[in-house]
Amino acid sequence: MRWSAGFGLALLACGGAVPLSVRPDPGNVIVLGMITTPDGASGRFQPAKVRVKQGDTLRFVIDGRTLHNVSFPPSENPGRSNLPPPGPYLTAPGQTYDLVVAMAPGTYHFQCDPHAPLGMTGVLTVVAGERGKAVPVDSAGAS
Ligand SMILES: [Cu+2]
Repeated sequence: MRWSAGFGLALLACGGAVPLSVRPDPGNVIVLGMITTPDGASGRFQPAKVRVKQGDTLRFVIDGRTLHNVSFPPSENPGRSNLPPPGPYLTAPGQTYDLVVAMAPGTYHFQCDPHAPLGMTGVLTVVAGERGKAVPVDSAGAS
């Protein structure tokens, strides 16, 4: 959490009377929309390119106009191990699926299985996390 890092620095700046303990970084939650195309035939991830650190959580949120899932197919991620299993199909508006990023640093390709041929794909870049310390993370287009 960026917030807690700033808070810790503020405490230090105020005299440091409060004992600071190093806790494992709980990680950021990065929200990705699963947005159905206007014709209902496909979808897209929004953002479709994300950069996270290990331990962060990807939170997929569906618009509920049709079903979507997220998977990291081995065929699209050659040489990668520890790929997460395919996520469940989400259907209801606002339904979410959380995925804690546990893969090694690198670039990964993900997709919605039924809509990948229609372009519902994304790219995830994982950087190493540092325990007990917040790491600046760019989530391209995540704002
Ligand atoms: Cu889909």
